[in-house]
Amino acid sequence: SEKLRVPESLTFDDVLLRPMESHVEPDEANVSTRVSTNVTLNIPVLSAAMDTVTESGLAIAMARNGGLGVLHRNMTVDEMVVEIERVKRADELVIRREDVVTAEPEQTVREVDEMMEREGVSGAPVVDEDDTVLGIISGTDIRPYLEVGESDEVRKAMTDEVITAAEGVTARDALELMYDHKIERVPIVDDENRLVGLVTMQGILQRREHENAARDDDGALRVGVAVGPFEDDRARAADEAGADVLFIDCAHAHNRNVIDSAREIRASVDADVVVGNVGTREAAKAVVDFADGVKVGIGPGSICTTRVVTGAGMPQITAVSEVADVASRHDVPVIADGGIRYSGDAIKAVAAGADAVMLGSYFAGTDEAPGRVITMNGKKYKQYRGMGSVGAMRSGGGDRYLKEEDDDEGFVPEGVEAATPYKGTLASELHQLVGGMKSGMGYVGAAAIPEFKERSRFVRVSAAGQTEGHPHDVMITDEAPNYSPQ
Ligand code: RVP
Repeated sequence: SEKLRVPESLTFDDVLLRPMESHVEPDEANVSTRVSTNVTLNIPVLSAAMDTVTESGLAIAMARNGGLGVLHRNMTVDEMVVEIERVKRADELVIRREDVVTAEPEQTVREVDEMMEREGVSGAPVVDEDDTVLGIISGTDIRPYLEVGESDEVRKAMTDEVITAAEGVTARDALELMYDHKIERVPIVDDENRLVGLVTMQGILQRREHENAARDDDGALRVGVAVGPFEDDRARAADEAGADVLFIDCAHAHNRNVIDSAREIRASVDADVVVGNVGTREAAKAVVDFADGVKVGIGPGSICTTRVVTGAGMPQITAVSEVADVASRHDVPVIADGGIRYSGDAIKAVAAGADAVMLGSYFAGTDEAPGRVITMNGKKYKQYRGMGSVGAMRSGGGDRYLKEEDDDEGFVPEGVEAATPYKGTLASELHQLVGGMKSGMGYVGAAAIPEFKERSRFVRVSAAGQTEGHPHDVMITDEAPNYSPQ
């Protein structure tokens, strides 16, 4: 019958990259990529919007390493705003007034010395009761007094010719001031010389450590936020709090109401709006005229039971390539979301047409992910659960998989609650993931992502070929940092 003339669909294990002539050393491959209209990342990696994966802790680490964390939405709008601010402030150049440790001119040198020790700072602006900057005091100013005049007033010991800068100073200008005047901190003042913040040499050097970081135009770390398809309030609040990308978070975005609402949200915010999830050419066509990015994945997730529970889904390589066919013609970036177990899967997703990949299970076991380490049978794990699992749906307004008629007991879950091996720091996981992806680009001879997407070709893998590809006929004796048997 017509019904049984069905098209083939493929996923990660069905394909391999065909090796090609190459002059690209893996460490030369440039993996920077665009994830949405206005956001380019230095690594093509996002962390999933799940309550066991991305809160501010992981989002900060993701952005510092060049990727993007997407905050989950199993929290109130107010909580979300706090989380966004945590990320945005994490690497701030200017320490805000309320966080600056200051001294008063009448305090004694001894008092200030103790205060600086307690607060862990090595210097402090000296201000009067109106917050006017009178001077600055540092360990070097204090030291001579500690012997002879420790009850002298700070006024006497401080440096009163203070080098200050105005709000909006750039890191480069601040650094130049510090070099020119051989100082370690510059108070930021308003036009009446009142203290509004502080820039420190230490802060600037810390930022330099993360030269690959994903930053907005003001130098703050980038952050993404999941927003329910009909959550206009959350979308606006996230936008106002400075989120860079909103991800319309829906298990099946190919739905007129979802798309209409996403379009309205898109029109009412400054942030980019990525729409998902979709998995077909038709769905892509329905969103590419307004979306800043499309996210692909119907059922590939490691904790996802959508395909078994509902009988619907699209194997991920086929899904990504269908969507990318349409999206690339409209210059809309594509994100492959879910099902990635190894770095090889990630770079296959890019070969299929994705500009970036989103992972959940890969990061859920890291130190920076929420939740604590649990030990079972002598091995360490962290909790990892689907946002469509009973536990996640119960503990949040997460309506991603919820139908209107569902009451508390009536959930039909599309995800499971699980544990994933504990993995250590996010930086080391990302190092393996991105390192493997770059090596894949080396085998194809492509020095950058756009070129790799063009040039790469797949071969089909049989079950025998699949077995051949994993370690076989040996007993693994030492764990590799980037491989564990499934
Ligand atoms: P994975 O990386 O394979 O663990 O997949 C993570 C993705 O799975 C998420 O980004 C999301 O799209 C999807 N997900 C999250 N919860 C569920 C579920 O409960 N079915 N699925």
